[in-house]
Amino acid sequence: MNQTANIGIIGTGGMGGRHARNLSHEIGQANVVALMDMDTERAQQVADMCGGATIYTDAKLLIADPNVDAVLIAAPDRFHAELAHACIEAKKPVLCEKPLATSAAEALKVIEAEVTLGKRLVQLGFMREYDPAHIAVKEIGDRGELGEKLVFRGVHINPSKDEPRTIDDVITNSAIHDIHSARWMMNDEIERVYTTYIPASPSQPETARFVMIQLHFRSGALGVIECNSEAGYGYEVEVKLTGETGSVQTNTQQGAIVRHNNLVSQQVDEDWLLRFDTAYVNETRAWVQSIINEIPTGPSAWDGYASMVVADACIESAKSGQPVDVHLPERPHLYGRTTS
Ligand code: ISE
Repeated sequence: MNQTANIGIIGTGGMGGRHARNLSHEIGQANVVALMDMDTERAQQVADMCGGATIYTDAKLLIADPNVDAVLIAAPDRFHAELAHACIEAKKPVLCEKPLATSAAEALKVIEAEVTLGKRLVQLGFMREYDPAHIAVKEIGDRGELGEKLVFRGVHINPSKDEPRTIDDVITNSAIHDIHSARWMMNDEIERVYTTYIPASPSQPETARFVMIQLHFRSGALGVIECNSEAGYGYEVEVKLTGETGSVQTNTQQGAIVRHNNLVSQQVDEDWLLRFDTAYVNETRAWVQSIINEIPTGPSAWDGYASMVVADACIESAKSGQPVDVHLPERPHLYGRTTS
C-alpha cells in the first residue's frame, strides 16, 4: 500500500487553489503533482505555491499522466460529469466538486460507469459533512434523544454576485448543498418539492435572488430550504433539526462579540472559503486517507446523483409553480451507504 497519494487538480480558480494549498500544506501524505487550467499563468502561481507541478491545458492528459494517482475536479460545473466519467474510465479515484453534473440525466451516466466498473471511485465535494458544527447537529439528531426527526431547516446566505444568477444556477450550484444536507441530516430521501422564488428583477423571471424550497420526505417529515443568492452582507450557512421532544441547530458563532454604542456586533464570514475552512481541510484529509486505504468514504456519486434528481424537480417546480414529485430510482448495491 502506498503511503502517499499523488494528486492532479483540474481547475486552479478559488476552489482548486484552496484544495491545492490544503493538499500541499495542511495535510500530510499528499503531493500535488499536476494541474490543469486554460489560464496557465494562474496554474503556474498555484504550482509555485505547491513547490512545483506539471501544468496541462488538456484535462484528459492530466488524467492519463501515470504520475497522477487521483484527481480533484474543481473545473466549472458544466464539465464535472464528463471529467468524472473520464477518471472512472482511467480507474482513478476522484474528489469531484459539487454538483456532480448540471442535470440528473448527466449524473446518471457517472453512476452507470461506476456500477459497470463495480467499484466506487468518486467522492462528492459536499464538504458540510466535514464541518464540525454540522457533524454536532447530525450526531445529536442521530442519537435519537430528540425523538423522531420531524423537520429540517436549512438557511444558506450568499454574498452578492456581479451578475444576477439564473434559478437553475442557484439551485444546482448553491441549494444543491442544502438538498444534500437535508438527505444526510434526515437519513431519508425527499419525495416531493415545492419551490418558489423572487427574481433579481421583475423583467428577469429566469433569475433568482431568493429561493424557498419546501421538502416532503418519504418518512412524512418536512423540510424547508431558504437560499439567498445575493444577501449583500456576507456568507452564512445554518441548519436546524426539530424532533418530537426538542431541536438542535448549528452554532457557528466564533470570534469576539462586541458591545459598543448601544450595539452588539460580531463578524460575519465573507465567503464559503472562510466559513468552511476547516471542513475543506478535513474533507481532503479524509479523501487522501481513503485513496491510501483503497476504501471509499464520504459522500458518493450516488449522493451527487440523488441530490441532482431533487434539484431537477426543484427547478421544474419553480418554473411551473406547482409541487413536483421526485422519482429516484432504486439505489444500486454498490452504494451500500444510504444518506447517513
Ligand atoms: C459555491 O459554489 C459553493 O459551493 C458554496 O459552498 C456555496 O455556498 C455557494 O452558494 C456556491 O456558489
